[in-house]
Amino acid sequence: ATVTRREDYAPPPFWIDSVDLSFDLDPAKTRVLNRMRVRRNPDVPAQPLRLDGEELNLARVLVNGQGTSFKMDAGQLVLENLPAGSEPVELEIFTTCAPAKNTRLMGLYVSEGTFFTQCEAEGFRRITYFLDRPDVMASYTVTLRADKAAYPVLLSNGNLVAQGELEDGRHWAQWVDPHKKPCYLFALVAGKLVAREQRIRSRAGTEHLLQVYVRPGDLDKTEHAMHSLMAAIAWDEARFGLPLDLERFMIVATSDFNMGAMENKGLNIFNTKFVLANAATATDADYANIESVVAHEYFHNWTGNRVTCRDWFQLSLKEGLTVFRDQEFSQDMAGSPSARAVKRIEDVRVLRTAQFPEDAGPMAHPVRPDSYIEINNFYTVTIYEKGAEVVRMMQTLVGREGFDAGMKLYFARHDGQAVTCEDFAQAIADANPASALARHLPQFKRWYSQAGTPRVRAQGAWDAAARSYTLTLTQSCPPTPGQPHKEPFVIPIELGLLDAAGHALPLQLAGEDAPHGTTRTLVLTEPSQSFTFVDIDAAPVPSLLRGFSTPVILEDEASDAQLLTLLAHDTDPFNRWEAGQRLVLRAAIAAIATSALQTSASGPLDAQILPTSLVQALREVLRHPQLDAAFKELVLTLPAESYIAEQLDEVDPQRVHAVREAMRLQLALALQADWQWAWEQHQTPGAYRPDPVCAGRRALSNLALHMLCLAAQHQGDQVWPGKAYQRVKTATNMSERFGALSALVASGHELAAPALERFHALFKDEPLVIDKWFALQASAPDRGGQVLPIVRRLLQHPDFHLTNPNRARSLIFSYCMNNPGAFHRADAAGYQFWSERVLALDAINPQVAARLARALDRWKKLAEPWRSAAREALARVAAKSELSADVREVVGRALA
Ligand code: DPP
Ligand code: ZN
Repeated sequence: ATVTRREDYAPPPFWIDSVDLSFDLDPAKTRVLNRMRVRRNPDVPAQPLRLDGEELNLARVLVNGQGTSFKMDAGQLVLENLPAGSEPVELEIFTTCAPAKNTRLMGLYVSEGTFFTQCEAEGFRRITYFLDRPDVMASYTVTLRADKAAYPVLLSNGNLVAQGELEDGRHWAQWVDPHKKPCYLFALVAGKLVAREQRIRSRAGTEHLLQVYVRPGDLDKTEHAMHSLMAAIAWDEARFGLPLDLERFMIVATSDFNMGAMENKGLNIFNTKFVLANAATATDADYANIESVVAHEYFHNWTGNRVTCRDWFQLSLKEGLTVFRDQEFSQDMAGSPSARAVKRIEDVRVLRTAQFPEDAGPMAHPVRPDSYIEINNFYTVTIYEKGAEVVRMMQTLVGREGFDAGMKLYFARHDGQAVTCEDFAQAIADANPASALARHLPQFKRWYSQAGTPRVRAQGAWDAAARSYTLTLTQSCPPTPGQPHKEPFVIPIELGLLDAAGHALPLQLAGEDAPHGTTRTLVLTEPSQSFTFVDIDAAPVPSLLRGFSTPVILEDEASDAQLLTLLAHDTDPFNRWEAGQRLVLRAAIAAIATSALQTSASGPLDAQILPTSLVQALREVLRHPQLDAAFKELVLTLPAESYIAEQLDEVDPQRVHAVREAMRLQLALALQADWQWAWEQHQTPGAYRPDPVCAGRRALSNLALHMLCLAAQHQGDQVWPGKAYQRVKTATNMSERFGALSALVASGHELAAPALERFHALFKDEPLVIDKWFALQASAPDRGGQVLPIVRRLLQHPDFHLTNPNRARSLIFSYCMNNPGAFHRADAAGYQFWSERVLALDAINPQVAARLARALDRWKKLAEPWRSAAREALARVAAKSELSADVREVVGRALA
C-alpha cells in the first residue's frame, strides 16, 4: 500500500479550467464523455499529464480533436506528448462505468433504482479520468441523458439551463455551475423523486429556490429538513454575513450512503437518516441530528466550497470549522442558556467517549495528519470534533467579535482558493493582533501538529495569612504513534471560584486593581504556571475548565465534598454536570478495583456502589424546581461503559459492565419514588413538538420509565412493564414509543419480545425505523450471553441487508461498537463474529468495513483473556491477502 505524505505536497503540474461532462445513464453501462480545457501550470517544471482513474473502461482519448498516444501507469492515464507552452489544450476522454455493480458507493452508483454520486474524497476518478485533487478547481457544464419514465428527474450542480426530449423515450437536462469547484464537490442524481419546494428572499433581497428531494411517499417527512435549511441560511447571514450564493439549493436523500451527508455545490446528497422525519417515525434525537447535519452541509458552502482544502491533510480546515459552526448554530437554535449548555454537554460527551480514545489508541493522528494510506480512514472524530474544539479555542482567545472579524479576513483573503489550516489560523490571528492567539500563534498551531490528549494537573493552595489562593497548572501530553515527545500547548482554562456555601467569588489576580467578574479565562502556555488570586477569605472550591474550554484531561485534587458543592451550586452548567459524572466515576472505579461483581442471566446485582451522599445529591438534582428536564436527564445518566473503561489502566470489560449495571439498578431502586414523580411530572400531552423543552421532558420521562421498569423487573412487579407495553402500542410519537420499547428491552422483561414484534409489524415499511429495531436488540444489556445469538439470528432476518450501510451499522456496529458488555465475551465469540463481518463487508464496501475494523482499536488496554483473543482476531483479519487498503491500514496500525 502506498503512503501519502503531507510534506510531499507539490502544486499540480496542470490546471483544468473547464469541464464539459455528458452522461448517457444506464445502470449496467453508463457512458461518460469528458471534454476538458487543460493548460500547463507555468509555475511548475514541464512534466507529463497524469490523470487519476479507477474501475473505468477507456474507449477514446483525443487531444485538440486528434487521436493521441497515451499509456496506463498504476491506474493513471498518462499523456506524455501534450503540446509545450501555456496554450490551453482540448482534451476529450470517453469512458464507461457500471453503476449497478458499484457496491462501494463511491463514484456513480445506483440505489433503489436512482443514480447518485459520492465523490469526496477520491470518488470522482471512478466517474472519469481527472486530476482528482482538491486544489484543481474548474467550471462545470453537465448534460444528463436517461430514460424519461425510469429517471424523470435529472439533477446536477448549479443551474438548470436547458432540457428536452430525445427519441426512444429518453430525455436530457443541462446544468451549469456558476462557481468553480474541486471535483470532489461534483454531483449528479437521476431517478423517480419528488420535491418539497420553498422560495425564500435573502436579507439582500435576492430570490432563491430551495428543494428537498425524496422518494415518492416520503414527502410527509421533509418539513423539518426544509425548516432546518431555512434556519441555517438565515443564521449564516446573521452571524457571519455569509449569504446563499446560488439561485437554487437542493438536498436529495438516499437510503444507501456511506456517511451522513455530502456538501456537493448546490446539490447536497444526504443519508435519509438525516433528512426524513415525522412525529411517527423520528425521535427527538433524530430531529436534532437533522437540524445539525442540514446546517453543517449548508455551512460548507462557504467553509469548504468557496474556500476549500489545498490537500486532504487539510481536511479539518473545512470539517473542524464547519462542525464548530453547526455547534454554534444548534446552540443558538436551542435558545435558553441552559438549553445551550445541554448541547455543549452532549458535544463534549461525544468528544470524550469517541475522540479521546482515538487520541490514545493506534489510530491517533494530529488534527492535520502527516500521512495516510487511505484518506477515507481519516474522516475521524479527531478531524471533525477535535478540529472544532481547536476553532472554539481560537474564538475563546480572540472573543466572539474578534472571531467574526477573523472570519471576514479569512474570506477576504482566500475566497475561491484552496488553502491550509495555517492560513485559517493566520487570518484569525491577524484580525486580532493584540490577542493571546496572535501572541502565541506558532505555539497554538501545535494543536494542529501534535496528536494526543493533553493532561492538565491543577493544584491549589490557600494562604490564610495573605488571604490569597494560588493555582498551579501543569501540562503534559502522552506519546502517540510517531510522536514520542510533545511540546507545550496553548491551553485556555476558563474558571471560577466558589465559597463553601457555593457562592461565586470575585476574581482578582495579584497585581490587578480590582476584581474582573466571577468567571475568567487563564491561558496556560508554559509546562507549569502559577496564578494567584487575592482577597480570598477561606479555602475556595475551584470550578476549573468551565464549558470544557480546552479538550484536555483535567486532574485536580477536588474532594468528594467539593464536587458535591459544585454539583449543587456551580453556576456553570457544564461543570455542574461534570461534578456528578466525576463522583459516579470515582465510585465505579473503586468498585471495579475491589469487587468481583459479574452480571448473571437473572440481571444485575443489587449492590451499594454509589455513596448515599451522592444518591441524595442526584435526588436533589432530579427534584430541583428550577433545573431543566434535559439537564436533569444528562446528570442522571451514568457515564458509558466505554468512558469508564478509558479511565482504567487495564480493562476487564465484564467487570465494567457488571458495575455499571449494578449502579443503574441502585439508582432505579434508591430513587424509585422520585422516578415515579419524574414520570408523572414530565408527560407532554398534545401535538408532538420537537423543541428542546418538550424533547427534554420526554428524555427525562423516558429515563424514568426505564428506571421504573428496571426496578419492577428486580422486584417482580408487573405494573410499570405493563405501562411501557401499553405505550409501545398506543404512543403517538416515536420518541415516546421507542423510549418505552427501550425500557422493556433494557430491563430484560418478558414483554420485550411481544413489544418488539408489534413494533416491527407497525413499521415494516419504514427502513429508518427498522434500523432502530435492529440497533436496539444488538445493543441490549447482556445477561448470560444472550445478545450474540440474537444478533446472529438477526443476520438471517429477511430485512437484513449487508450491502445497505445503515442496516449494517444498525445491527453489526451496534453490537461490536456500542455494546461492550456483550461484545467482549470471555469465549471470544464476539471477536470471531467481528472478524467474519469485517471480511464480509470488505468484499462489498471497504470504507464501511474499515470503520467496523476499528472496534478493536483499544485491545492493548484489555485484561486477559480478552487481550490475546482480540490480538488473534486482528491477526486473522490481517492475514487475508485480498484485504482492501482501507482495512489493512486500520488492522496494521492496531497490530503495530
Ligand atoms: N464532507 C462530508 C461532511 O459533511 C463528509 N461526508 O462531513
Ligand atoms: Zn463536513
